[in-house]
Amino acid sequence: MTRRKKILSKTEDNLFTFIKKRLRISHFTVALLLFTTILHPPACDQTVTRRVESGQDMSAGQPVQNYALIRQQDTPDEIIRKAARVFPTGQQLAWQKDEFNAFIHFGLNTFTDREWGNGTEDPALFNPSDFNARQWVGVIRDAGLKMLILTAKHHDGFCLWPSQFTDYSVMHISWKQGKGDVVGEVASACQEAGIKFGIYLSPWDRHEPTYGDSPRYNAYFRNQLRELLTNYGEISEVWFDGACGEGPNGKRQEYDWLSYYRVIRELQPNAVIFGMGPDVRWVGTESGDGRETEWSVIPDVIRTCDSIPLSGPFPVDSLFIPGDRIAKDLGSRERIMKAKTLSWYPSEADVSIRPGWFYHDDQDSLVKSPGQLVDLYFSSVGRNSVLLLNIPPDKRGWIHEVDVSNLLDMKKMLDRIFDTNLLTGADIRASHEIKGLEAFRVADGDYDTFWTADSSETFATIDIAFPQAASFDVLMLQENIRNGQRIEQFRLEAFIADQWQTVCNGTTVGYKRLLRFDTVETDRIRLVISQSRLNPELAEVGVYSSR
Ligand code: FUL
Repeated sequence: MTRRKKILSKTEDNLFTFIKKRLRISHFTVALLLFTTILHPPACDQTVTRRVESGQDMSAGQPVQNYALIRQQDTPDEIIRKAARVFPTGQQLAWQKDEFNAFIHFGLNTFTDREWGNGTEDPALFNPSDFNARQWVGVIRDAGLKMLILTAKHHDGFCLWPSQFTDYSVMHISWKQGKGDVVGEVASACQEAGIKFGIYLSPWDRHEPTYGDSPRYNAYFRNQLRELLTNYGEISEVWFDGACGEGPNGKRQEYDWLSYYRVIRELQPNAVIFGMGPDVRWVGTESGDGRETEWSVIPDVIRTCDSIPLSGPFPVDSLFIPGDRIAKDLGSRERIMKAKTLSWYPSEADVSIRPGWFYHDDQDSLVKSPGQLVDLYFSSVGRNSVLLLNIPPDKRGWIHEVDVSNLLDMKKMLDRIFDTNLLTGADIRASHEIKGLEAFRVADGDYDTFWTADSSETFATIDIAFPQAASFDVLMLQENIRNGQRIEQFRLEAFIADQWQTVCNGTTVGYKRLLRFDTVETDRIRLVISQSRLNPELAEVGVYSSR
């Protein structure tokens, strides 16, 4: 304990001495510097601008930022326009484009057959017989997933890496003679296979004695974050949940979230922070279902302020309000009319391939089938969320054969559906077209090009004529979210038996919207965008046959 305490304060002390020596300045000046630049959120005012990287920025001349402040004097129309001009950051956009990621729950619970350990479990129980990180990553890659997020530490506090700050880790057990490092092996396997890597570090810690002694535990947590974010290469997502089962007489820990964000921003500026962090929102269910109406722009994620703190690429971190946002309606017009601030805060849907988050052998027969996994893709990615599918390895340290087989079959099914966009080669015309942003671009297979109407048009149609009759049962729409999320209502019509018939309809689109319906056979279809917060911008449209 005492040793740990020393190392802990040493790490924070070192920063002080390092800056002092490097800049040859006094202790007082360092303190002032740290206070004004890092520790103290700067006061307000400024506009952070970020140019849209490609495509034509239809809001040219407008500030490009992932938040907006609503003023008392703003009219309803102005508020709607502001909402339509809240954009993702580069990190949020890159994360969204990955669509489908893997969660790995592995730890002491794998061996004790529990879901939540209580922190008193004998660490020697962690003893995979044939740990194989490459097998995990190979399956994840072959199934088409883009990132692996590992439970480096779950609520029991046991660390899957040799942390310097606790004895409750892989370093103090007989597995691999105390030289094992699950985080290290998984990180390397991901790098080898071109899979992104993320970490889950549970804030709630049932083992660590400093938990509940707020400043000491916050320092412990920051030190662990530093280890993970320094020693394992690029980290693309840091996952913070809000779970805590302490109960009425339990320990009360005040998390210093902002200080955690600062460590992440400093060491891994490209990572997104999930959940109790400002970049990615928990969808609100653990079933993998997104909302039919899923807005990425939602109210009051950040505190109100006269204007926004200046400096640095993460100006709103200090204003972020941690919390779960799980209401059915998060971003409708009605909601945003009452808002003081608006933020780009997109949703992630987490769900397990098995009933539990950890592996239990009596659940081998309960693994979701390929068809159920495809359904999950439609109800999450197809509803403007990123899907985070948990695949828990077994006691050997392998992803179980049933899970592997179902994942690979899911991939085959998804490939079969989305292999051929029937819009390729069709004649595509919109009610409004601008040179350089024509309607044919929605079927060029390139998310970076888009179609839009004139900026005053919030109603538009796209007419598609196929060279010969086509049969399909899936519609895919993608907004050009670089320039915001705008569409509020759309429908697809098909010309059948000499009249236009509605095939399907929906509300929001966002990064991706997928709809399934009974097979339609026709040579003409029409997409009607009947309501939009600003001129709609579509990057891609597709129709597919799942049969
Ligand atoms: C929750 C945890 O309590 C569960 O054990 C699991 O890790 C899930 C993904 O997040 O908050």
